[in-house]
Amino acid sequence: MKVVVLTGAGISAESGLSTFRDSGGLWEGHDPMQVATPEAYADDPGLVQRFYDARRAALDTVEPNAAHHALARLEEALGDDLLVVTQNVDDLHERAGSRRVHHIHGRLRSAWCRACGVRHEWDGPLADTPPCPACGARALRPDIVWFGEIPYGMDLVEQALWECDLFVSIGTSGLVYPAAAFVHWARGATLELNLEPSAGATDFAESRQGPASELVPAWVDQVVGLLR
Ligand code: BV8
Repeated sequence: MKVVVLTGAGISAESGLSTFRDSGGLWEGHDPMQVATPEAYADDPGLVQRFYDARRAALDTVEPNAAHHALARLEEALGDDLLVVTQNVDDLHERAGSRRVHHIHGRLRSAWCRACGVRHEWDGPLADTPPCPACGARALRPDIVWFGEIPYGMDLVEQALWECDLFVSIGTSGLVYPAAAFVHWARGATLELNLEPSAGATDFAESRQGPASELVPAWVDQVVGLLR
């Protein structure tokens, strides 16, 4: 059984990472169009770098939760038949043990040199404009897909959705494209696991409401049970 799982900020909420739109979420603090756009970076690179430096540093203060661990367990059962496509820029899927994870909107723990194009695993700040380890230029930006930019690996995602038997969306509001359209690209059955019905809930064959830390382990037990 080929399964594609899409995750959003909701899967990391119970780990202590605030979601975008929920009350008190990230966006209230920072107007998304102010910080998550190439225009904002051109206008005030310091503001944008500090925004991502703070989120990168926060990764050391949180841990994967039961939902992340359940998906890692599912990968043990399904192997290459599972692909996790995440909108999240955190590293909690990988820290829970998932290997087959594709970040369509980039990763906080990666820096991208605008001079030589090389990407580097990165843990520290970028606001102090450190030199690129490859070319020495001080042109490192967060390796993040901003609004108006093209998401990473869309061919891979489209292919996986076309071949899947089951598409499951976890912890996403369904407001940001192209991720919000994946349910329409999925050829297989569709299931939504979310705290509340998302903007696209009616596009799914089934939509279950509740916290990811409860819904995801229960769903994984169901799938693993089917495989026996
Ligand atoms: C592009 C990185 C062309 C930055 C991000 C069509 C129509 C309208 C607009 C557009 C359109 N096509 C393109 C656009 C423009 C734009 C867009 O969608 N705008 C929106 C705002 C209207 N899209 C783009 O610009 C994209 N680029 O389209 O390029 C293209 C397209 C296709 C192919 C080739 C070229 C680029 C978008 C990427 C921007 N970067 N992130 C950063 O992180 O700082 S987007 C960012 O916001 C996240 O990555 C994520 O994608 C999104 C936030 O959404 P969610 O993750 O869903 O989080 P949210 O807070 O909204 O919801 C949380 C949900 O979880 C809620 O439903 C809640 O109920 C639930 N929840 C909460 N707690 C729990 C829970 N669920 C379970 N358990 C819990 N405990």
